Amino acid sequence: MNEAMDTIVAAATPPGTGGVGIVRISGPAAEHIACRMLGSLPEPRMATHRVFRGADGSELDSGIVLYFPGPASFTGETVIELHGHGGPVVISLLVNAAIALGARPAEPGEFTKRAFLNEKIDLAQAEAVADLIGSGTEQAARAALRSLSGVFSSAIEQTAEQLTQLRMQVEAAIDFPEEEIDFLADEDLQAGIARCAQTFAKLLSQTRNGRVLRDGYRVVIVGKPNAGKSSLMNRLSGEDTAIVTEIAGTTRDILREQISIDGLAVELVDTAGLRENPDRIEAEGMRRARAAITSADAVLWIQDATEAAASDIGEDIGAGVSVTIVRNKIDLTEECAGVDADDDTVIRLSAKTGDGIDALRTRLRELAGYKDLGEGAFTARRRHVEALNRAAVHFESGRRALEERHAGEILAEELRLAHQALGEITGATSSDDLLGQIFSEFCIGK
Ligand SMILES: Nc1nc2c(ncn2[C@@H]2O[C@H](COP(=O)(O)OP(=O)(O)O)[C@@H](O)[C@H]2O)c(=O)[nH]1
Ligand SMILES: [Mg+2]
Repeated sequence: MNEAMDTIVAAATPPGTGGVGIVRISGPAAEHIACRMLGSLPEPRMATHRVFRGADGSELDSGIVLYFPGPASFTGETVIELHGHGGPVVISLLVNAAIALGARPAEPGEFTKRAFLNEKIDLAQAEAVADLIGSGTEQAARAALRSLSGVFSSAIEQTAEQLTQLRMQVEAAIDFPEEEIDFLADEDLQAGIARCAQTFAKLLSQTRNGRVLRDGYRVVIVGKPNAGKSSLMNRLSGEDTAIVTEIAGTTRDILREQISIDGLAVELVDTAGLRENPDRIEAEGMRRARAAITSADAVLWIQDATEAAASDIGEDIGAGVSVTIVRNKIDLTEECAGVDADDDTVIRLSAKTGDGIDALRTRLRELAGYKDLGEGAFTARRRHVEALNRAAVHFESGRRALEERHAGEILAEELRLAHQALGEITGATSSDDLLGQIFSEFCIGK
């Protein structure tokens, strides 16, 4: 933890002008810097009015100073906050004065990273700081606040605790190999496994929900040129966002639109048509379309119902992404609007008349599996869902190994791996690479 020995400084308020601008200093030299800039240290945690001076003693600004001696601070280190006048020049004078006196500019997210390293908050809570700041809806903000206050983390910890109990049971049984152990007859063990399975299922659905709450549900519209992708986007959003013409290749860039389906935030992404022999601009549009597909929660594969059914669904669509085939332009054919009676992944509609659009909305809501959990909701990230999925897969294969092969050792090992995957969420078992990646997405000053 060498870097934590540095003292860091950054503006905590956004760039630009405002009534108040806050500069935050954290680290072992914070007190020294404050003495030089303020003449002396104020009382801890008392708002105190002071003149702010540069390294050469010249007056830069005046305002309120707050002094938080470590470890009782956000970062766990000694923190000084200077609340000056909110102009970009004043702020940079204050930041530069702190740098001249021994601080260095903070990296993105470094204050929050130190809070994590000093065990003030865990990783999921650190991420919730950024999610709260970046939340786009009131609902998402409330949910992020619950993650920040540890609701999500304690759900993870409870699950980890149950796993620990189970591991102890299994490992205790394995430790007596001279006895012929019948794991399946062990009722305590069976009950523990059943309880864990339930906990995993509940946590997974809450976490998926939290992910949709944070990011919205991303629906990417793809298909051949002129199938009616842009028309469908406009119909679903009720806006004329995308240009619609009968000329193939009209949409060349990615277009995004936020809509709400009964409280479910959906991000619609309209793409360039996928076809052979595109021109250069269109080829770039197709590259972007393929990239959008990889981050999709759901793909709508639009087909022109007046043409023969397209055979290939496209190799670009990854596993785990649900694909709905939309047969568009049924106003020109004899097909009935709505979900296919035999195959609920096929929906027939007309973007032009709006026939069948409600069936599509219902389908999207079902796919997202989104429930309004009200006060119980917390935000989560894709990373959390993935780690949790991995944990659940390990748990399941351990359980199967026990049932099918009476393999207690394999169960023990799978439980260990499940535990490890859970630990990645709160940061108990995270790598430096992962930490670097998470905190680099923060803004400077957070
Ligand atoms: N009759 C009819 N025409 C449609 C429908 N949807 C789109 N079109 C027409 O098909 C052409 C291509 O539509 P557009 O949305 O630009 O397709 P895109 O290339 O897939 O984005 C335009 O002339 C649209 O007016 C529909 O449901 N019925
Ligand atoms: Mg288009």
